[in-house]
Amino acid sequence: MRLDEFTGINAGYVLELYERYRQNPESVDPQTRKAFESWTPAGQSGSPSQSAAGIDIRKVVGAANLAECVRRYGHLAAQLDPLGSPPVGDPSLSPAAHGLTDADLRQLPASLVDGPVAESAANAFEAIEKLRRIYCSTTGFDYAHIFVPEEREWLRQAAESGRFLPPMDAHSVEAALDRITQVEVFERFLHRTFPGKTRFSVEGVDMLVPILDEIICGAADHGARHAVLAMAHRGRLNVLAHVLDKPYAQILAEFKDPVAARSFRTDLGWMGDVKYHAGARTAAPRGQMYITMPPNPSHLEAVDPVAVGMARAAGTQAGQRGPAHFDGAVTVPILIHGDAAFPGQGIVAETLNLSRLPGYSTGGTIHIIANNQLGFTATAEDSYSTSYASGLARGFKIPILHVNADDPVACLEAAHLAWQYRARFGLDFLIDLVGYRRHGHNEGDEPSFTQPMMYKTIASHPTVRELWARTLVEKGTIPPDLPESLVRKYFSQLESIYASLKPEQEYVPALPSKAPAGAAARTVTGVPLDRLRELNDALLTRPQGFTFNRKLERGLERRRSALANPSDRSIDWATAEELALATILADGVPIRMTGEDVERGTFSHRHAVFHDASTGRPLIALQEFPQARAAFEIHNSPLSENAVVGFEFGYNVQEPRRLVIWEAQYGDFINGAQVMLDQFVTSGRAKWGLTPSLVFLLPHGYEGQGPEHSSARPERFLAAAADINLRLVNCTTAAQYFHVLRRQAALLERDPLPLIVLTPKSLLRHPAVASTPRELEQGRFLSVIDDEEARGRAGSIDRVVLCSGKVYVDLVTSDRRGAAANVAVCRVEQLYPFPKIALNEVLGRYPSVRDVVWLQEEPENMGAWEFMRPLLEELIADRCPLRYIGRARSSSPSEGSAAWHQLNQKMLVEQAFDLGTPATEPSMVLSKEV
Ligand SMILES: Cc1ncc(C[n+]2csc(CCOP(=O)(O)OP(=O)(O)O)c2C)c(N)n1
Repeated sequence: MRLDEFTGINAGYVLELYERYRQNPESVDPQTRKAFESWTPAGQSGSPSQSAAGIDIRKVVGAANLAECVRRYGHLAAQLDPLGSPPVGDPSLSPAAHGLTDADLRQLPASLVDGPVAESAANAFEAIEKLRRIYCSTTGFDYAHIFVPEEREWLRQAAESGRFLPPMDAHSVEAALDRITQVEVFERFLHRTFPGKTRFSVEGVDMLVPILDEIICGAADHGARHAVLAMAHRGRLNVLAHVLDKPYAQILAEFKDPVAARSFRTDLGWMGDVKYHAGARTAAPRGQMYITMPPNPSHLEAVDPVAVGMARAAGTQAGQRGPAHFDGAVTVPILIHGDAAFPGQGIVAETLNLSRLPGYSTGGTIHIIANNQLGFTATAEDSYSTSYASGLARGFKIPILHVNADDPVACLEAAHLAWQYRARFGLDFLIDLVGYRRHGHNEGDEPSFTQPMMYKTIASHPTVRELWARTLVEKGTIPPDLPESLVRKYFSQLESIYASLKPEQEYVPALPSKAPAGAAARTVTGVPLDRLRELNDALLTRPQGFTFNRKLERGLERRRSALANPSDRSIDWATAEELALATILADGVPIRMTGEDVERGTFSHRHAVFHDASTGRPLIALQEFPQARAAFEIHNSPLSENAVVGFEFGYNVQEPRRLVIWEAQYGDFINGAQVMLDQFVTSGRAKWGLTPSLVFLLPHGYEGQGPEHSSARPERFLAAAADINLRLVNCTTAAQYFHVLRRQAALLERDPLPLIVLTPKSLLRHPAVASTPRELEQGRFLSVIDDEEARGRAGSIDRVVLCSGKVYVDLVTSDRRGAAANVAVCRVEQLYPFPKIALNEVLGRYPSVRDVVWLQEEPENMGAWEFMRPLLEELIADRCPLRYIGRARSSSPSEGSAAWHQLNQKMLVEQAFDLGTPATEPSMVLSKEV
């Protein structure tokens, strides 16, 4: 065989070795040298396949290929299942697949196998055996998908050298056994004390707790000061008790769940949540770290992006002018996943996709799949198409360690490697902790209905503590009576805590306090004109040598004079936004703004980031202007709604003094984040006492673009609006937008609430929504805007049309308006909280009113109508009838044809101004008294 005929994955390595030998025969070890002595380079004839020493060159290559296969596919032969199911294996792991026998391998030099194992092995056989003990043990190293050579080499060295896996001394062995005992006894105590009560026990993946200990302590030693831990139900109580130091007494009191222990505070809209969704934070640093666990809903994995966003916020410095500075070393996010949920829930893929994006990276998230081999009753075959539950992570270049949960040392080694890798590369890492589930899905569930064989095995399977204790006693590492004495110690500790529980009321967590009434209405948001001019000039300052795009340059020129005349309608939407943001930054409030294409703006109106026309270099004026006293960050988001809204929610609740704004491409797409809205944004206060203040900008309005680009579905926010949990506004002027943003920033600490702003599309540049500089200076946000024209003739007004948003512009710009001197058109700018006082005042100004109309462009079952109707009826009482004008009920938000849209809009206007006239053309617009 000639040298150029070699094939196989490791031929390259053998050839490299050979080249080294050719350059300097002394550079390879004697056995390898002997083998190479008979080789002939390509093109030279007469090379035998057998060396003088009797070594077949094909066997040399075969040995190298075998070594590579063990490294790549060894995990397929690893004994990962504590219940003993055999590994799938792989033919490439046997010498025969490479034309080798054990005897052949003994003839070959260990250096063919390469790496640390070769250094202490006498021959290739020994070296391969050592590799097998590493790669086919109770740990499966799954990192062949890592393409960056430096990372892959680091992982290989870590796995093979033992350098990162310090041996455990007697003291650490005892400490680990003590910890596992605590974990197990806690579950057994709850099981005995509260039989049948749901707790989603950790049993079967008990090592989760010591793994978390190792990661948290390791990361703390490496300088991290905060860990954010996200997990679902499984093992949560155990982790709360042992990792977040939630007192046993508190947990036990909550288990009793007596009515007396709850204070029903309906005035706050407080509902609370079940105990295995509750969050916590360590009261004092554990070691050097604070640990936070956000509350989470039942929706599996939904908390992932929330925790990642929290970690990002905690690691971000934003108290200075310019960009925000993120340091991933400060905060470690740790996500604990389920083996069915990880592959099944799309939010996981969306979250993993954030991991390397500049605006979203955390400096490495550590993932642990608490893999109990079942999802409720579903098996792996039912649940994922990948080979492992962790398969998805491969595509994101995340190293994976599968580890048998019954091998405590292997588990701790995996944890060690995880934080070391994160510390070294600032990248994600995944531990697939393969265990089992000792009970049913919950403790009242019967698992042998669906998994009879598996549960027969589990019934006689000892716990990890029992197995390890037995091994340690047999080896003489610990005294024989230690395991039982530890069990007794922890049982009696729990028993005495339970026996001496104080009255339950003492364990009721503090409820969120209510903001002072009227805080929003009292907020002053006007900014002196001189100040606005100063800021505007600073924002328009051109840095030396920056070439603007010619079209944008014209817009900038117009901006220069936008504040010249206080009563000119010269402030468009984008100018109002930029000035609002600049004033907020000048007040010292940092801003984070994200969304799809948010830097330019979907409708090409924002241009928060300019790009030099000749070099592409970016320029962000809001980071440059000298008056800023806080950081501005803006990022185009990936094409996601669910994860990015979750992320911004997490960022917001972690750093509530920063203004966090998320913009949807079109308002419709917010329904992709419906889980985040329902589970976190609108109910987080009632369930968990969270006080989010995230801002949503949702383009909304009927412009003939069809069912998918018309509606931000305000009805869904209104359905979720209760007590005080959000503000929903639909501004019709640039000044209103300016003031509502400034109001939100001013209320971040005093009265935080999520703010949903229905924003314009075609109206962004429409003269009807433009405002005067005076309105920015003197105004404030108005929840209702009366009809200024009609007020002069209030006595002759017999119809008040109430509407919200863009349809107002359709009404007042129509030629029907002039002829309808009896009609006032008033705008409801804030839909929630319902502006009762302001509306009452407006209606009170029109004594001759004979009917009040709610007019909307959305179908009757959408928009604000069904929310408004009972409130308006109560407000109007018996003053006059209430009338509805709008599209008829429909399952789709709007018509698909632009022509039909125009007809319907026209009919809305006609009906508004002349109720006596029957519809002249067939349309879906209804006008009816209710
Ligand atoms: C989004 C969502 N769908 C369905 C459920 C109902 N559910 C609760 S736990 C569970 C099984 C989860 O299995 P796995 O991810 O393996 O976690 P385990 O309970 O086994 O720890 C299911 C389907 C849920 N909570 N969330």
